Amino acid sequence: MNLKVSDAIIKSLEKENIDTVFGYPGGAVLPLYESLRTSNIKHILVRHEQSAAHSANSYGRAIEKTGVCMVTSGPGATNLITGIATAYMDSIPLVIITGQVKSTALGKDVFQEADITGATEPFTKHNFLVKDPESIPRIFKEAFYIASTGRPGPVLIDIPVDIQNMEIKFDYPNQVDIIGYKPTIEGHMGQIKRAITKLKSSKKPLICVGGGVICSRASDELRTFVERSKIPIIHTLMGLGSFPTNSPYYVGMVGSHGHDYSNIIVTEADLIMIVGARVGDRFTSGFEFSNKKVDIIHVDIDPAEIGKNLDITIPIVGDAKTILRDFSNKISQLNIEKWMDRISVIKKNHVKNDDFNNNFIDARKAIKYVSDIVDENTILTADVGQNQFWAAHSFEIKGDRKFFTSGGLGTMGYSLPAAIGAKLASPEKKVICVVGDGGIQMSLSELGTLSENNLDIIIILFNNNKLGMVKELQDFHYGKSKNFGSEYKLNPDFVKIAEAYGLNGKAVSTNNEFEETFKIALEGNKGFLIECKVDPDYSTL
Ligand SMILES: Cc1ncc(C[n+]2csc(CCOP(=O)(O)OP(=O)(O)O)c2C)c(N)n1
Repeated sequence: MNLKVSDAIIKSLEKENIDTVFGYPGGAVLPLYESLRTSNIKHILVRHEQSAAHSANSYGRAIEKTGVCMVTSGPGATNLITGIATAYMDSIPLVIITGQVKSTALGKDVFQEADITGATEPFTKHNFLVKDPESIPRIFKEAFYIASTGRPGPVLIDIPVDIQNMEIKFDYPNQVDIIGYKPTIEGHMGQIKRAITKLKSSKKPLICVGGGVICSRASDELRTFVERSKIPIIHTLMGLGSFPTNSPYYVGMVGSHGHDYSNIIVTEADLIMIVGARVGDRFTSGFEFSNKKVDIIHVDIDPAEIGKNLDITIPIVGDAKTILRDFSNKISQLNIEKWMDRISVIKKNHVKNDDFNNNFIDARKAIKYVSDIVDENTILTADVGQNQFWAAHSFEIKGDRKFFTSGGLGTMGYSLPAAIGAKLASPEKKVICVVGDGGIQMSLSELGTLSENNLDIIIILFNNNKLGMVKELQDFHYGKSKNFGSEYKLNPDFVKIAEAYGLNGKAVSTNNEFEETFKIALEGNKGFLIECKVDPDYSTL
């Protein structure tokens, strides 16, 4: 079948079962937009390209597929960069389509030319600059395959506008065969047996899971493994959502912003089995092993992550789902009652009772309230800063709840477009967006996208008129009087802004008021922004 390349691109998306793309048009993608117009694929017009990447990121996370976004060349493409890097750091599969200037003009610095494949090379899993129109079906097949297999990540396809207008013979491949790209799925059986032996002789074992468990859809396998072995479990920020927080084997979050007790417990373990976590600095800076001999088993699909930041006793490369299944088949209940008792004692003695200033909303209490009353399939998106950790510490994972945040890059402005992507992916679910006054102003215009698409997302804005997390670091390192560049002397009236976009909004300053307002927002069928006054002097440090 002969097709125009722009039609062939849409056909390729259809072949990959893509039903929604997030985008922002311009001259270099117009042929593609014209083909999209007459297709059944839904286009969500965002207000800034970065948001297209964030929305596609969470759309994919919500329905466990690869998200797609498309933008024009030059500034459209460069505006995407932070969104691409955000997805890359969190191993989120994305296919990004960028229009490019005419192939005959490449390299001549013509209007709106930017070398986007060059610019994104360090933080795309792979990228393509299309030179041969006939390669379109193969490139799309490969792009979706690369994005979603092995360690997932973003793949960018840059397509010159003249190529979009050419005609090709369209034949979508059924299979891919990429030389040098064969992710290891099955774990090495010898290593798994060694690990099982170590686990069986351990007196104080701990499982530590990261976002890789979610990426590989291994939550059920993880649960089975924990139920069989009875080993307690800690997680990284990205691992939140992989395991129910109300399980008796759940300990807490580890790392620099984790629970104090988790960071103590991890140092007392004699064996840690890390699954699908890259052991970044926010993990390791939360505690010190104090020269103690601890055995570490590290399961990860990306061999480059194993041994990067910690000395590993037993490395196992492969897919978390497959490997956890293998472990479950070989493990039986460990005799670790004493260790479980010790964990309970540590937990009891190290619960942090923050002194919240009563003149403000207690943000953790507010999120706890939300967590207690929302359905078990709610999705919560959290931004970056203090609000992120209030949310991570107080939102319980039970049932099919999901928690999306930017863990690796720590991108402010993520949670609002992410909530939009999640809600469009799963309209039947409640979606809550948690954000600070700094973060919301990085993607405030997406209130337009939210309202235009009638999305009844509830935005919980914790407003301290400060870049709270930066301010608390300045307080800690330089003293309270040394805050510089972290205060907004002028913040807008956020409720009025929400109303201007046709949403509901209310400012609240006590927890009672918050609870009443949240209940109203929950019952409504319209986007609702709740602005919560929080203590500008709050510190987690
Ligand atoms: C795009 C981006 N720029 C800068 C930072 C550095 N940073 C981390 S937390 C933070 C403050 C966030 O303030 P706000 O959104 O108001 O949230 P709060 O900490 O007050 O909850 C900043 C500036 C970042 N993470 N992302």
